[in-house]
Amino acid sequence: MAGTKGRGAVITVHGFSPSGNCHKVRLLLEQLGRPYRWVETDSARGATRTPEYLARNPNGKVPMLETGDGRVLVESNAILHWLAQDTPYWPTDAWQQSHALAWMFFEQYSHEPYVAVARFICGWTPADSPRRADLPALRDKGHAALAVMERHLADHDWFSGAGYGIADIALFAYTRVAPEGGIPLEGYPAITRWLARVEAMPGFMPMPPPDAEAAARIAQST
Ligand SMILES: N[C@@H](CCC(=O)N[C@@H](CS)C(=O)NCC(=O)O)C(=O)O
Repeated sequence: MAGTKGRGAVITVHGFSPSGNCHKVRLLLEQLGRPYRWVETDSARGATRTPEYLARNPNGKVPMLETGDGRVLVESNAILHWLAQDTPYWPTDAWQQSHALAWMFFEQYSHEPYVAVARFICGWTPADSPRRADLPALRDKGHAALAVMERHLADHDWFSGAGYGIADIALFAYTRVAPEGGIPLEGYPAITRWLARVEAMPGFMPMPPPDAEAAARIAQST
């Protein structure tokens, strides 16, 4: 739980701790020092598909944020955008904002569907899952996304404009754990340095490790 210098009502985050999409939200909240309540929601075991959950988020996914005044917000990067307003984690210049958004859309369309899904298949599906046949193609596409990031980081320190911000948080989450999906980071020196820069930021909180069952599956899959 974060410190106490928050703004407004205490918010609630419904999230699954090993999920990068959920960790993005927790990381920003920790870095903002904003109070929040975390409701652990095991999306890998159907907790987002109950009638009660679907009534609040018909898309049946975490993260989901409740503002504390009756409003609900979904989609990790939209949540980051809302939380980051009027903070140093969101640039003030419209051009820089648009570049940060470009990287956040890139994360959702060209990175997360491969890097995160490869990791999910390795850790959270049975060893005989037919989905494992998708792994080679997912890993190839994951490496293609990492190559785009590596090229950007050759002459930029951050993805959010002049400084660290929510585009970095969005891309950090699943890039950091890409090896758990069989996508090693050894060939990406600029990404490796950027990951270390993110981890050195004030208030940084690492993603909790997968539970023992998922960790054992990952060890057998990578
Ligand atoms: N685009 C969404 C993706 C969210 C997402 O895929 N959440 C997964 C966990 S990482 C989930 O809730 N899956 C459960 C399900 O689909 O039943 C976001 O960024 O928030």
